[in-house]
Amino acid sequence: RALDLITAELVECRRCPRLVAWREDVAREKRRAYRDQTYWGRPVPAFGDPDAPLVIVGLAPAAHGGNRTGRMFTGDRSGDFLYAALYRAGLASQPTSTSRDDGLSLRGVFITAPCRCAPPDNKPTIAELAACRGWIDRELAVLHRARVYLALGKIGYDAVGALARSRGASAGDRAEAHPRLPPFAHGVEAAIPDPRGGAGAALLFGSYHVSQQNTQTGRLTGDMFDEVLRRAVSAAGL
Ligand code: DU
Ligand code: SF4
Repeated sequence: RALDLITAELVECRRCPRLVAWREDVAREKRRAYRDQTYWGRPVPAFGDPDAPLVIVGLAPAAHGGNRTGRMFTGDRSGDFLYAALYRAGLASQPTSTSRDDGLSLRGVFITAPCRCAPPDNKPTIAELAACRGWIDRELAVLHRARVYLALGKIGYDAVGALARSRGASAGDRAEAHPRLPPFAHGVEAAIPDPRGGAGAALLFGSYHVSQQNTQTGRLTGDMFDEVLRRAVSAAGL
């Protein structure tokens, strides 16, 4: 399958020297609580339903979350929050995601990110995001039913907006037919050219990121996230 081929190439990627060093240093040094585990320490594959109409776009793997377990949003507080919400919405087979072999499957939703290696301070550089963009671009191109995007945070939101603009422009003049992308805000909703390069339009929602920094301070509550997720799920016809 097309996605499996992309994933097989992705996990060998060593294009960003700073991130390769960081992901591997973290994997070697580990966090005390996980010292008996073998960290993934590589680019983290996308996860979910290849026939999904809804695509969730995060930022980058967490050092001791995705970079440890090898699955998006898995093994940390961000993932606890996200997968519990997906389960409430009927999109996940179980409310938790703890490891690559925990049996979890998603239905109707696919999760990916614009930066695939854990970055220091959870902050990829502009150059690293530019280097990584080809991976998400290729994934979206083979998600044949994708038409609604839910970005977690401004970086994912802008990344999807940029892909939509460039794909739309290459597919004709539809990019100009769309208004400028509204600035990122929690709950924002924007019509965009299809980031897959298709003829139709797509819909982009923005939510505050599910980071512990946001969820523990109450900046993002479960209710706030459920509300945006519900709108995205409904727009996706799920
Ligand atoms: O082995 P596979 O069917 O290609 O699935 C790979 C991976 O994706 C597996 O860990 C489950 C997940 N997945 C899913 O969550 N939802 C689907 O509809 C299909 C696969
Ligand atoms: Fe490759 Fe992306 Fe990782 Fe850079 S961040 S090394 S482009 S997978």
